[in-house]
Amino acid sequence: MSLHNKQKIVILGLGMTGLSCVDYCLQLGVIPAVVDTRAEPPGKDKLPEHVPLYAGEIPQTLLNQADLIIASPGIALASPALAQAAANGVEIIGDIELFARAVQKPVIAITGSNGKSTVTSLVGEMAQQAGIKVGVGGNIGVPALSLLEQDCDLYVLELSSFQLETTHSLKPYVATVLNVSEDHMDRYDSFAAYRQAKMSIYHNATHVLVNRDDPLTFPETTSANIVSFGTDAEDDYGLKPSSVGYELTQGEQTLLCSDELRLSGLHNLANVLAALAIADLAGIEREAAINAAKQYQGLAHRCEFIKQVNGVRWINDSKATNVGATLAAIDGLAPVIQGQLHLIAGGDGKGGDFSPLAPAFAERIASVVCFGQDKAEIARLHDKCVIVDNLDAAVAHCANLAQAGDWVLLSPACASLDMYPNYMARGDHFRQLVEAMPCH
Ligand code: UMA
Ligand code: ADP
Repeated sequence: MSLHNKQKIVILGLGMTGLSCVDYCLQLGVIPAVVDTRAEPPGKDKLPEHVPLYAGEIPQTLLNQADLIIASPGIALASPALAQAAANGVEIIGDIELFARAVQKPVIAITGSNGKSTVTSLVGEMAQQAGIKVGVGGNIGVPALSLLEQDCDLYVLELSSFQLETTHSLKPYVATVLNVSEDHMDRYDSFAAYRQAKMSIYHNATHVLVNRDDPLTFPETTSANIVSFGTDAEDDYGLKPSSVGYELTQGEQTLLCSDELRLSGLHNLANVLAALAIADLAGIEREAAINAAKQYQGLAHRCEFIKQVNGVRWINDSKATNVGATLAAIDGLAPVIQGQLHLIAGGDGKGGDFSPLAPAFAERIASVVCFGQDKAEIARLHDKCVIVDNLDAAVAHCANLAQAGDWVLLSPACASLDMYPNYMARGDHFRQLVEAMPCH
């Protein structure tokens, strides 16, 4: 069903997604009403004057009487306003559903608890190297609807569990759940409900890519072609230990070696394998895909090397907003360090369980400096943890402690929203602090 101008359409949320939905409606000749719970929503200055905005309190009657609500991912379907509208029979969808109803070209859909942005951007680079007109977007920060304006031949979408909850019509040509570990427990009643939201990506997919290392990524039922990747050498896409680290393989064939990559850590080898598998399934020329993997430098704020100061290497992994990501960073980096690893962690734990970090703290980390809203919960895991007030103090503490040959890793295992607008602002602050450090 496409939108038409007699419908009463309400867009809930005026962030990046809401604004892209407004633009899309206006292109179709439909004037929506926009609602946001914030008195000064972020996109207000960009909203055309003739589009009505209800900011602050939610006008429930408007929602209850709408023909269609397009909800932003930051608003839970279970929120009272949406629950009441749904009980009144109002259809509620998200921007990805609108995209799915309109798109005419193949879509690669990527979700997972961690690694989504890395794999999404890498597959985008692979397609570009192969000369394909590709649109890369979704949760990675480019609203999917804005990609439709570019008339691409292939779309690569990073999808969050929130976006998948309001999507029903997507028929991905390739779909993958990269891994599933606890995240967003403040939005879900259970881990099973969070996982189920992710698994819906496989619905109506032609090819399904699963992670052999994580059985939670396997669909219960599917008629799709199933391909797997994993850090063993069993079948499909895998790793074989070699004198230089690992060979990345497909069956008996070696695709490339880990020392040809600029990314580090076992988790990133898994990400590259996933991207290579997706590229093959999507018909992206293999030579171009391998070249793109070799050139790929990784994204900012993901295990990003900032600077060496007085022999100490400082790493920004601000995008590690859950426990699984921090564990991957520790496991990936600890084996390559000559000296000791010091960790800075903390922020908003989103109601998650920090206890899986305890063994890594005991075995792989020299000291842990905790800051932010949930600092005490993390510090409780081990007596080598200390608590400080903020990131400035955490960096100063580590600068005092670390010796030449050591590494300091900011990998918070938490969202940044208790102290920063987003994880980028937190990572940028860390970078500034490190860059301002005196060398002696
Ligand atoms: N909000 C309100 N009132 C409203 C609407 C939103 O308080 O009426 C709050 C939300 O609770 C949230 C914030 O505003 O804290 C942003 O929500 P939003 O839905 O307006 O977000 P957008 O700016 O549209 O950005 C969204 C994604 N954000 C979320 O899902 C929270 C972005 O992913 C995504 O890049 C963008 O759409 C484009 O697709 C960010 C994210 O943090 C990176 N995603 C989560 C994650 O990766 O863990 C899922
Ligand atoms: P996402 O988009 O899913 O948040 P990113 O590629 O942005 O994923 O990486 C986020 C964080 O997760 C990084 O800080 C990185 O350390 C960690 N990470 C990346 N890939 C993986 C993986 N395959 N498994 C576990 N953790 C990962």
